[in-house]
Amino acid sequence: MKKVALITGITGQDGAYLTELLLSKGYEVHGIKRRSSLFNTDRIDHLYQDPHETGVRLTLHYGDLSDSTNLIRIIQQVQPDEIYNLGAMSHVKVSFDTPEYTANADGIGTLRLLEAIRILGLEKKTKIYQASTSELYGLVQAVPQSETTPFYPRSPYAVAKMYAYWITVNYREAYGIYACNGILFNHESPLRGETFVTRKITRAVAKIAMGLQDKLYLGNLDAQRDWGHAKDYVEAMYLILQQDAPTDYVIATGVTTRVREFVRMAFAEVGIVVEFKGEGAQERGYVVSCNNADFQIEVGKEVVAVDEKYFRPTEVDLLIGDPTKSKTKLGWEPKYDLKGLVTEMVAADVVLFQKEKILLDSGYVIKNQFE
Ligand code: NDP
Ligand code: GDR
Repeated sequence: MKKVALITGITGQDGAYLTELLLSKGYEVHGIKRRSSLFNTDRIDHLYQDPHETGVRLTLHYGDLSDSTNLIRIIQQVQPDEIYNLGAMSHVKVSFDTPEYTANADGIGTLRLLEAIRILGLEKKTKIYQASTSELYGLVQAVPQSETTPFYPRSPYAVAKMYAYWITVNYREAYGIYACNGILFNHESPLRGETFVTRKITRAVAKIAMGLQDKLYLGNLDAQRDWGHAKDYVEAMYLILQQDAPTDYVIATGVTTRVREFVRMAFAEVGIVVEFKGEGAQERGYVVSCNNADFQIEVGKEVVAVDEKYFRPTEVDLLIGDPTKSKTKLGWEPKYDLKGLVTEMVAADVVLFQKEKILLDSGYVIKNQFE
């Protein structure tokens, strides 16, 4: 029997990779997309199937995690075997500007889905995956962080996700729903949103190397993150819903790296060696050498600067996950290491901006001033 999955957040980074994975496994996939004034399905357009054809296995529904009647109706219509709740206002820094909206979508949104399962009497049929996060650990209590490490959230985003974490556990215990939290550490890819630090860096490296951008402004260069590849992490989401009994899992690589080091690695991909000088808000990154004939950049040029506007009111300094449980119980193992991830991301952005440069050189586009 063909399984049916419903994905909230299908237009996001993880939604796109998960859709690909589930379609490859023969699933019928339904996704919830928000109405926006511009097309927002870029990441899944290659998976689009004309609904007029027969045998269509990917269907999109308009909806929003803030609208419970809409969620109930979609779930009633789709009758999913599995729900993957990936929809969220997912930017930690932005959550300080939009805390109430974040609580509504990321916290209460999860409750709305769980209640929909209950209202529709689907407790025994529908399994649900909740996109929990390493941001729950926040202020460091112990490292590496595992399923038993206490939480200490440090942003409106993390506090909202903390509510979602516990309401998922509560509905599992109270109503016997197969409901699980995947506590995923940072995961990236060429599909990563442009304002998360890794993608901001790889885009800037490509543009600086091509003379399309002067400098990269960043916030806290000392933060340490356990970065993996989104492709590996959506495999874990799927596995979490295929077990005999529901429980929660940490998904991480177990390796942590500073933002500054990620910058160095990304520039190294285009043959540019960068060295940092100065401290705190005065820290700058300079070109030490460039051995790539395709990219002309002067030695000594300042290519990285700190801008305090990217600092967060409360920061998460150190994340390093302990994936022992997921390795032993799920048999999950990441295929990518950080070097492979950086290589893929920079290469993709170089291709992207080579196209933009051709247009720019021929006068068809102007430089984007709003990045
Ligand atoms: P993205 O920001 O790329 O995608 C978020 C998705 O949620 C988008 O499809 C977005 O739609 C949708 N969305 C936002 N608000 C709403 C809403 N009110 N109702 C319905 N949908 C909404 O995130 P990722 O793919 O990176 O992450 C997926 C999930 O995993 C998120 O919940 C995130 O918080 C969580 N997470 C991510 C980690 C990571 O490192 N990537 C680590 C741990 C957890 P639109 O395209 O219209 O904006
Ligand atoms: P994070 O990811 O907050 O960990 O949340 P992000 O890439 O935004 O920040 C990582 C670290 O880099 C520092 N940083 C900067 N961050 C951004 N965005 N822009 C900058 O210019 C910059 N300079 C330094 C940050 O301060 C931070 O320490 C991501 C999201 O995907 C969440 O949804 C998810 O839950 C967590 O990962 C796990």
